[in-house]
Amino acid sequence: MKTLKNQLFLILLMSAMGTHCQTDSGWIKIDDFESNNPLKSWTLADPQNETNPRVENPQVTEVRSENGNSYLLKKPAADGVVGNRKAVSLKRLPVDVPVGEIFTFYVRLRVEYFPNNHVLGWGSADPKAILENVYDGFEPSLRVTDRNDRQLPEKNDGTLMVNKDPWYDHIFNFTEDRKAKPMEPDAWYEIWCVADNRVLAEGGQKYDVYIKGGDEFPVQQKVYEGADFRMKREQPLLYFQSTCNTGPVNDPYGNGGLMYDDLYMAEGVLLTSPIN
Ligand SMILES: [Ca+2]
Repeated sequence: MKTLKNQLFLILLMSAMGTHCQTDSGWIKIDDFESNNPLKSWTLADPQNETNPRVENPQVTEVRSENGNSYLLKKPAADGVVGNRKAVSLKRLPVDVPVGEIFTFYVRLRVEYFPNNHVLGWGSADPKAILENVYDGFEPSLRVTDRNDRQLPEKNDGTLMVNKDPWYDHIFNFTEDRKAKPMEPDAWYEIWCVADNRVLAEGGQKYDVYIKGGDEFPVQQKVYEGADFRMKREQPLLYFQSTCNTGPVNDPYGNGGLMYDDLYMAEGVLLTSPIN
């Protein structure tokens, strides 16, 4: 009888988990780009294509392999093509992040080269709204760029950024009590984004960021506390999304790519590595 109860419990548990695959460690895979047709589950769109002469579907979003590992390379257009202002890629998360919950998102990132301008993150909008609003589709987000922002006193230098009202802010090296350094091209960084999707009134709609990688961060450390969700919609987080931008035709800033691998999510605060 006890065995039957155990089996019933297991069946109920498996159906409650749906089709997603949760590892023993608690991590749920969003994508590691190792499947046969990894881009099949992604939506790619260029909703502000100002290339001139016109290039259709200018974004470069492709899976590449290196040393037996596949990853996503994303850039707004091929080298020399300018005017693709919003090269959007998005994928539905395997589980929703309900309002009131804290989840940890994990991603590995590597800069192909600077100059570039990339934003990635997680949001509550549906695909139609994401493509209409793009940047306003994000809630917790990360930004990689060395472009010049009028809103900031110093030119960006490629240091990882977070959304901090009313604009963005750079991560900080608390261990050495100084500004963090620009991301090193060709180094993989592991990044943990602890997203607090409780309502604002409960202190939520905020996120913390941890990083490990490059010469600067040989061990994991917290590099930002209390970054702001961009829109604070107080809605379930449903999508991973990213966008990048060549800059305007008359003042382009560069098509350097960003590489993505090992997108995972986990309930609560989880600071282990899902791939080790
Ligand atoms: Ca991979």
